[in-house]
Amino acid sequence: MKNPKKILIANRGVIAIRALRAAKELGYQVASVYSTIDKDQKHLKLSDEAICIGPAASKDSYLNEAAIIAAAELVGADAIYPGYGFLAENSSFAEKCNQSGFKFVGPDPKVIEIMGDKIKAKELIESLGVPIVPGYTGNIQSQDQIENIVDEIGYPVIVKASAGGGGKGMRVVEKKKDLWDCVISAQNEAQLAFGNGEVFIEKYLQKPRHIEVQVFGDGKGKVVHLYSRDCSLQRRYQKIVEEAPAINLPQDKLNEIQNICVKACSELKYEGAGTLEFLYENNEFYFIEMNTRIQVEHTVTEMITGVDLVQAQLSLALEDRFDLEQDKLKINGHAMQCRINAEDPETFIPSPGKISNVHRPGGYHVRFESQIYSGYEVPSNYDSLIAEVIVKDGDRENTINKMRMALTELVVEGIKTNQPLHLKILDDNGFKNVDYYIKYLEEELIK
Ligand code: MV4
Repeated sequence: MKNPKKILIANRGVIAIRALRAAKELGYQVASVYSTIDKDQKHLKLSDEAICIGPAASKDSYLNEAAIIAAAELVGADAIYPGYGFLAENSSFAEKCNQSGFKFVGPDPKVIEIMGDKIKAKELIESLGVPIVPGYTGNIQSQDQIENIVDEIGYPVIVKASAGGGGKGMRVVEKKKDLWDCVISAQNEAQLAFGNGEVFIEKYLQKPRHIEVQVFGDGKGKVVHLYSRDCSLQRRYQKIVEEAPAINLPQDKLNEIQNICVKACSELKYEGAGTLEFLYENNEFYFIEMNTRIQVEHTVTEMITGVDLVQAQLSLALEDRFDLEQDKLKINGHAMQCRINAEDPETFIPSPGKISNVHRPGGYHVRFESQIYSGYEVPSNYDSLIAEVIVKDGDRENTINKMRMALTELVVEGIKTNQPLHLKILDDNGFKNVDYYIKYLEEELIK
């Protein structure tokens, strides 16, 4: 490339090295930003430039919008890559990037804003023909009014914060006598956490699976889906194991849902990578929310489709290139990802500190995404995700066996990781039989 374009990576850790590789493979220049405690991150050594944007605390560095925009100015970036977490779904930051002349790698800030409001997102997505969880997204006026509405929906219900995610401002309500208290306390909690006390109500699904559909759009109405993922194994709203495609489901229904997602996102003229999240129970899919970012689990979709989603994001954002065609996409095999967290496998207490030794797993269709190396120090300031072990094989059973081998090979010394938990999951019968649901890990496996 004669005039290589320059990307600023506004993130750290696993996604920063993932994005750095994708950008360099495409021939772009890469500038990275870092906090003082992250000065020895591996991706900084591989970047063309590295700019310190502040001290360890996220709010002073990776959430410091002015510092990131200033860094983009300093290096003359063409685009800003947000990754996941931090500012990835902050519509006003996305807008600031675009207005300062640095293309935000992601959808239109207006779409980010709508999807960040779960009520608006549900209403919009439903209007585009996607089935949603039955419930109530209207105004909450009085105890009587809400009790009457919920009598119609039927108990149990779940009260959710419109600005929420991750469980804050969420209440499961079993009985009428608890409803009003839960509504009020959810509103208060949401107001405190998000500065927005709006809540809505949904029928509470007792044992659903978490199934999601990956989409990718060109921003002009051309959209493809890249099939499904099953992310049911989670703990405290953090996914632990992810797979693609989702299996043991009615295939015709899943195909229909995928096509409906494409149609909806096409009407939105959705740009870039996105995910529609569904709960699946009793043969039905119910949309709950849409993520407007690349997700941690995008890797398993890459493994089964052969599409590098981060490269696709970058070449769309920087060169308006979109090569994906639905007819040419197909599923090859079954992929699985185990998230390796720096934490105690029993107590889940974070385990930061110096990694004295790393041995990375290898082999055919075995992938290890990580910034770690021998001597790397895991800081206590950020998310505990330090690595992803990703494997693919012909079918799910072989994939599980390959994953067991990969996890057996993986060595991380000096800190604790959840590697033993993963080995336990792989040997669990419920897991092997795809007989699980979103609270399976917490209720039945780790007790
Ligand atoms: C639900 C649900 C059941 N029914 N919605 C959790 C995080 C947020 N993204 C959505 N979540 C859920 N939404 C309906 N209609 C179950 C969850 C859920 C959950 C709820 C309570 C306690 C633990 C949970 C763990 C995973 C998902």
